Amino acid sequence: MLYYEESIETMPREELKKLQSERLSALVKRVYEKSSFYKNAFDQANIKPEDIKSVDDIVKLPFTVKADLRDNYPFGMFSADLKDIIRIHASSGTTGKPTVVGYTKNDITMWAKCAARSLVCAGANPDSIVQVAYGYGLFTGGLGLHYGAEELGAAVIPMSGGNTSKQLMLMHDFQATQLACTPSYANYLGEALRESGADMSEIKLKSGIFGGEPWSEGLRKSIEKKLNIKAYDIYGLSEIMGPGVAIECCEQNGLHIWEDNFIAEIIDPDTLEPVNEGEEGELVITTITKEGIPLIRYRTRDISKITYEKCACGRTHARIARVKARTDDMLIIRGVNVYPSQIESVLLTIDEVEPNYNIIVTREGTLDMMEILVELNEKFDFDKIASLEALSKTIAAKLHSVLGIHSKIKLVEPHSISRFEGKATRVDDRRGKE
Ligand code: DLL
Repeated sequence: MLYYEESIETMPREELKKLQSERLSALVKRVYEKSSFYKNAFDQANIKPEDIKSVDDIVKLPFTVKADLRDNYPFGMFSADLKDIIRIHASSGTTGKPTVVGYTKNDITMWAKCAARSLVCAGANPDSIVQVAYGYGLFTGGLGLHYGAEELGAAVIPMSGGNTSKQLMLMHDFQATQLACTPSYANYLGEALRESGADMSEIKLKSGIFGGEPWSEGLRKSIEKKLNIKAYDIYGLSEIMGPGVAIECCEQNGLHIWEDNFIAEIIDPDTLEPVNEGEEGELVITTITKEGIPLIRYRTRDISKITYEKCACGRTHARIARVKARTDDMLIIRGVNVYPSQIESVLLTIDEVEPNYNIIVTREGTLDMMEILVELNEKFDFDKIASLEALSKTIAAKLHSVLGIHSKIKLVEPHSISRFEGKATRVDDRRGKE
């Protein structure tokens, strides 16, 4: 099975653009009538729904940000009547109230279809057995992939996150062919599987659908090796829908964003102007088919790039680059911008290093200090002090050449850094908290 909805996934771009234009102008009319938030926002920007005739007019529309959802907590941003909402998800930010998202029946169907398309991109088909180890609940990971797998006609194992030994038992006994979870949990499951001494010929996993957090090419390789699978990057966010907004295909060269439902733009986060195709910036998404809580020009805060070139897989939908970080996750250390995923990329070029690390940032006097705890694997002989020193120096030098700043490296023994069953938190920024 190559595609789930072939005619849509391979639609010529001119047709896709026409569809987007029709849907965008219908959406703008709908939200102007149904949402007092958007009516006010359009009035303030001096925009009338009739001004939006084509997708090219999108730049005239105001942006929506996460704070708008919080300020209108819980249901103030909904564009549908509550009686038509059949599901509510919420994402718990680090501070304040969660952002709440309501789905109508059509929204759930659209999401399930996008998730089914995404599963097919990642090698699944109606005969697949999909183990969903994303959390179920207000988080969209579990239910999103669950409905997608059912829509596809595959069999779902709704394991949710955690309970690692049972995950491995069912993966083996139920002959799961796909695993869906965060990349950090996939790596942990792979490690636990290897340590359990399982006979790998009895494990039927073929591919993984991993996302929900930034991850590097190095982590992909580590997971693929441990689980003996092909690992695919899936992107999504609860405000827009959940997992399945975009996914890699067999080419693994960018993530197809389902443009019949979403219009993607990349903007400069400072000037808010669109950047050129292929340039890095903040991903902005407009949902053109959602009913419950359609969002116009939503600033995701995720950093990516976009290409509209046709993909060798035959899909015509644009591809976004792997999201390397959120703008909010950027650390500024001694004036230099550092993304945790850059550190991960460097660490995982070193054979003795495992994808488990912690980044601790402190301030000594006026100087920012970054210490990185790096977990080594069994290949390393901890008894040799000289090799410890040499490895620390090598890592520090590699990081310096990429980041341009000095960091302190502390090498730690196998299994000494905590593992994650959902999204990993690897940064401990203690500045201003000490
Ligand atoms: O994490 C939805 C999801 C679940 C996506 C499972 C994929 C798989 P939120 O909890 O609202 O929703 O978090 C969304 O997570 O804005 C990104 O910063 C980050 N993120 C999600 N997928 C990726 C990815 C879900 N593949 C936020 N790569 C987003 C990098 C990702 N970051």
